[in-house]
Amino acid sequence: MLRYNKLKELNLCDACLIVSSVNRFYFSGFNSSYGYVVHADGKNYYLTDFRYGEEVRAFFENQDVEVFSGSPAEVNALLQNTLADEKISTIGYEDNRITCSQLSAFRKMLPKKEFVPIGQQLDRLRYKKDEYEVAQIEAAQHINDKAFTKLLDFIKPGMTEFEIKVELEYQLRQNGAEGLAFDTIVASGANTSRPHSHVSRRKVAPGEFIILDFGARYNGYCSDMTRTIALGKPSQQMEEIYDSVLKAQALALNALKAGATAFEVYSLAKEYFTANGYGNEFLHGLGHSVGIEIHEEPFLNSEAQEALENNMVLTVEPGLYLEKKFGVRIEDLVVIKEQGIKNLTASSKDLIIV
Ligand SMILES: [Mn+2]
Repeated sequence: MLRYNKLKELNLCDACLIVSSVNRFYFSGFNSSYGYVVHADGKNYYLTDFRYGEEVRAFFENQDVEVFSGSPAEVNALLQNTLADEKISTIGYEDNRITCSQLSAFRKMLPKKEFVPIGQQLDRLRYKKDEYEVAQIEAAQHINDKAFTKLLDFIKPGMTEFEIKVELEYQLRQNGAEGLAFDTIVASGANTSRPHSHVSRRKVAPGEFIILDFGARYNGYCSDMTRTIALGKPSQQMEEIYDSVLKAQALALNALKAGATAFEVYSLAKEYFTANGYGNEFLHGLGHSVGIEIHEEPFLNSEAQEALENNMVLTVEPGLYLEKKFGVRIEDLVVIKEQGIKNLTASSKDLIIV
């Protein structure tokens, strides 16, 4: 998907120099580990090294993009030549994504140009997803749902968290994931009270919760979901906490729509927990946007004053964590619509007992 026109429409500088892999992919649709996406004086460029030569030429064939592949020294020389044009006096760059040493190298390379930070404006372009992007995220979420269903038959007492993680990731791959959206979380027993517990060789046992938080990558886009399941019969307190998290999520999901502010929706969940005596056990934000990156802005948290817009894709993931006892998190992935949401997550949220 070619989006160079968005750089043109931004109209912030005479040239835009895109260095980060996520934004190069967003604006050009071509994934590579090295290169530059440049929009300068009305022209579009993709510069990369010789490893991608054949593929990049085929990708942009008959497109309005000038392609160059060569050694890094050749690429940098071409970049310098292109941007040295006297019609260019300001160059926009990703101040929130490049390193200080990269910026000083660019300044040395082009001493007469003014470098203008435009990172925030570039990220803002990615807040609202287009139809193509929503379709890729939805496909990535379908992979999650299928892998989760398969995994439920696999889990048995005595297995380690690590074994469960390996099987879950295998199922994600088997069902079409080109990669993982992030490092899979599998937490069991007392480990579930740590929201981002590190996977361990702990063996799962009856009467425990298991938290599974995972995501697939599909055509460059991420998905994200969490389910908390019980192995054998849960205690009454476990059921109560599970029910409370589910109710908080339902409140938030019902309030989500274009025009609602992120803070309002976060507060509904937070206030519900507080009213039930668990305000301090809700240890993180309510959710985040998902796209090319697993965590994108805007977020649903106590600081987010953003008004939500049509076609934003967000997670809704309340959780309660009782230190040294257990925790519960339930996470769905949704698309914001004018009148509500489309929930992309199909897996049941009734407490599943395996
Ligand atoms: Mn998440």
